[in-house]
Amino acid sequence: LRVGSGLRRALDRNEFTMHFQPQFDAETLVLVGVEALLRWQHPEHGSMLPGEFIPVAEESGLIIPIGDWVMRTVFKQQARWREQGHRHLSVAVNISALQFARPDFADKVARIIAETGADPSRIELEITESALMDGSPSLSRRLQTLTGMGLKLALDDFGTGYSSLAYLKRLPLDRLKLDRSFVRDLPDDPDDAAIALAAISVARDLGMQVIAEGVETPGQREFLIAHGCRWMQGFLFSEPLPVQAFDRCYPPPP
Ligand code: G
Ligand code: G
Ligand code: MN
Ligand code: NA
Repeated sequence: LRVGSGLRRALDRNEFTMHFQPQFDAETLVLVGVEALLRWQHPEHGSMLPGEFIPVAEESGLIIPIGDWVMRTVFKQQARWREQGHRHLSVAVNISALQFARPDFADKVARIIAETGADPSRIELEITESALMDGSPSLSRRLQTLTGMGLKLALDDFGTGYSSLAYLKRLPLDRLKLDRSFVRDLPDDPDDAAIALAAISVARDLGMQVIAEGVETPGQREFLIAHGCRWMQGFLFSEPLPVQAFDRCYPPPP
């Protein structure tokens, strides 16, 4: 698979698209947001998932221009949805640790917000636990620069790193995303159940919202609701959708 050489040309050839996975309040089934997920329409290999090419993009440095394209595309889409009447829809975008580590990251985000007319208060940057564990003393200040611009911050893949409560408490994070690896075997697996309950209680103690990823079964949904996690995304509700399909399924409220 010659992913590397193809990746270099993929931006010029318009081979990337964004899909959007709806997020719900699982009690009321109200749509609360979407997570933007990158897809590569490879000329020979067809639709490729980020797991297959993001690592290559990170090794080669291409993640920076690709990440810029993702932010521009997603922010533009947020502005469009807001104009169409999706006033409260929050739009989450995944940020690679390498993007976040660049000293000009916040300036770049500000520039793309200005260019696209996006509402920063409806944009959520998903940053992985590992990206926050670089030990940088300026981490808290860099996050505050972003929240100061009105952006929301989510801790992605929660439970896969080793953040301590004390460490998280110092950071201005709005939301915690419970990784789908801990949702998969709910409610029967006692270890996953313990981790899910711990995550929900950490979020509550720190005043963060919690959202579960990868919810596929009614049993998982019921367990999570019963223990105080109402927000969810996953195949039980909807797979990630191209914009046209999203717009057909979820027209703006009257
Ligand atoms: O869509 P899929 O389940 O294959 O996504 C796998 C992972 O790839 C997600 O958990 C997400 O963190 C990452 N990912 C998806 N879209 C993007 C993106 O636009 N940028 C970055 N850096 N990562 C993404
Ligand atoms: O940021 P993150 O790596 O968690 O991205 C979510 C990924 O999980 C997306 O690539 C999406 O396609 C995938 N996904 C979304 N819902 C489900 C689900 O219910 N089950 C599984 N197995 N994967 C899912
Ligand atoms: Mn994510
Ligand atoms: Na995740």
